[in-house]
Amino acid sequence: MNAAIKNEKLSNWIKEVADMCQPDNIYVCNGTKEEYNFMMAKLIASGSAIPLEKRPNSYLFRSDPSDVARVEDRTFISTSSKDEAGPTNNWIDPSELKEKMKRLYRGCMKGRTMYVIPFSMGPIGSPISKIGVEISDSPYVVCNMHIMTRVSSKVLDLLDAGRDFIPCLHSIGAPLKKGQEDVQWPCAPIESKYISHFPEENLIWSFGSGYGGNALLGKKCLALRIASAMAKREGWLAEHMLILRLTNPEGKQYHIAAAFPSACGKTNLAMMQPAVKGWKCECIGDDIAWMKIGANGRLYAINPESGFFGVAPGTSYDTNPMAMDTLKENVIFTNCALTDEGDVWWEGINDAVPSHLIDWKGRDWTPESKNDAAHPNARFTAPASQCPVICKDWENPEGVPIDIFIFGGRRGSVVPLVYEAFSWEHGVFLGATAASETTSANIGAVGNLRRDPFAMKPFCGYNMGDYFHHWLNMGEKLGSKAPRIFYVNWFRKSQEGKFLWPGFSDNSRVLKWMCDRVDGEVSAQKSPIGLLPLEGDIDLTGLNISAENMEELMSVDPAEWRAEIPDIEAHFAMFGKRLPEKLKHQLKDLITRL
Ligand code: GTP
Ligand code: SPV
Ligand code: MN
Repeated sequence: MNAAIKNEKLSNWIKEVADMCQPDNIYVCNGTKEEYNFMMAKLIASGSAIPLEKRPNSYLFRSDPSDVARVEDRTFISTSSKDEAGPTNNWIDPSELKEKMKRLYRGCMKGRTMYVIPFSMGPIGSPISKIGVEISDSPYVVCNMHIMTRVSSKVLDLLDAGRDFIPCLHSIGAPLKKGQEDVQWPCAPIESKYISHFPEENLIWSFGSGYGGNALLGKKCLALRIASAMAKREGWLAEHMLILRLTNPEGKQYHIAAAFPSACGKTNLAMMQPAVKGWKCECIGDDIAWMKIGANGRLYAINPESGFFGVAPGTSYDTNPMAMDTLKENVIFTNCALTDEGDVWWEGINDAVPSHLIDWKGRDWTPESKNDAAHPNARFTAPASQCPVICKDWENPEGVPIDIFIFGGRRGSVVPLVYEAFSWEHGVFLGATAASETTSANIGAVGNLRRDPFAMKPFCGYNMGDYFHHWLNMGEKLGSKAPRIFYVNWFRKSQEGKFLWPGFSDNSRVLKWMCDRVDGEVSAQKSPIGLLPLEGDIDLTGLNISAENMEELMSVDPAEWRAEIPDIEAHFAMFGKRLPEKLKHQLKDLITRL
């Protein structure tokens, strides 16, 4: 081992894991550039990382074709009783799960180095931050953690000063026998993958996958699943939300936090450049928000991450120019295609389709090829500080005061472009019943409609019924200072299957209407599902959209909404006694209004 560990809990844990996993070496990370370059050099030498000629200090990785996204079916919330994990989570009894996993962990790091990664979610040393230590046998994970979290030996100093940490154990689950040659992306087969959480003891055990949220344990595992359970106990919120600052032409600021399911538009909205003249948007975070009530009674949000792990396909100078500018250097690309010039490419990056590429599986690709050149869940890992519109307050430990919450999802039909909740309770009902078509951010079927409450179905570390209670309680505490709640759908389609709304920078038109509502500048019309904009109140200046399209976008068909009710009832029935009475009333009221 290259460093002495003074903290007893940490040194005991390292020893225990090393005894179990039997690595060849142990290396304690310090988060420096030299360390990053050293790891990357090893990854280049082994053939796992492909340096990109066209982008300074940027690399392409290709994962195993079986290991391309989160694995919700293999993700577990292991509380002492099944009821505590609730109906939306997979559950195995903690001692049974630990026994199973210990058998898998035994000797799993043979032939590999065990990396000890001390990291902070949130600015190092800030009272709102949480410390984690990830043990991993993947150098790819180390490099990604350098970008996505604050990896530093200063974190170890904080432990010495008495701060606690969350142990995050990760193995790709692919030991090497003596002399055995390694593969480009080692991992375990799907049936031995486990992404396990023990929220009652703030502990994470992940086995078998090297991809994204399965392996970068600061993100979904710590900052959402474990943090949401802590937040419930301690009276704050850990949410799957982007955070942005909108400034109007008069210089007034609005802070917006929005929860959309995976691959449903958070990164894009977070750094959107408004199409409405004179308005400015700055990014604070693109995936996770931690929120606490401040001394003045308002809700303040921080982004615990320090990078973006964003969906590549669809990202272009037309749709998300600020992301494109973030990606100019110092980026890790995973499962993108490679051009003959030594750059990355993906579907939707520009109109020019190269005549030849190497696809994400490493095969020759031409426009005639039947398969996508980039995997639909191909991702970039990039430092948030490189985003041209990163907000100057993005690392302020105080956070920013939230004015507006947005819920939403991907719905080809039924759900209008935007509506406003009648009240906080109604807003919680909208969050609790949010539904969206599934995407390739998870391994499984794509395009299936499912309820994804608060975009947290895959990320809530406890019983979702209790989570609904928690949101209602937070509203009571916030009272008149609670953010206003809206619901959006950028993805409604015409009969011909085309998106009705242009989206991206034009989404600013919808955000502007929300700000006007907050300021009392415009009224709204009551509909059975919520408050709709009055005709002409959404600023469409300079936008070429037909009146028919606008009408279709905004239409609320009571018959279509009545058809949603049985599914909402079934969804609510899952929670049994844990479903708040207030949400039952909200459903009754909706049925009456319809
Ligand atoms: P995760 O990182 O998985 O949590 O996803 P995300 O919510 O950040 O989604 P992201 O912004 O990466 O968008 C996912 C896909 O939706 C991309 O292909 C985008 O191009 C597309 N998308 C985002 N916003 C819009 C929009 O306003 N309209 C349309 N039509 N597509 C959008
Ligand atoms: C998501 O799936 O919501 C992501 C990507 O943000 S991952 O980090 O893989 O969870
Ligand atoms: Mn996400």
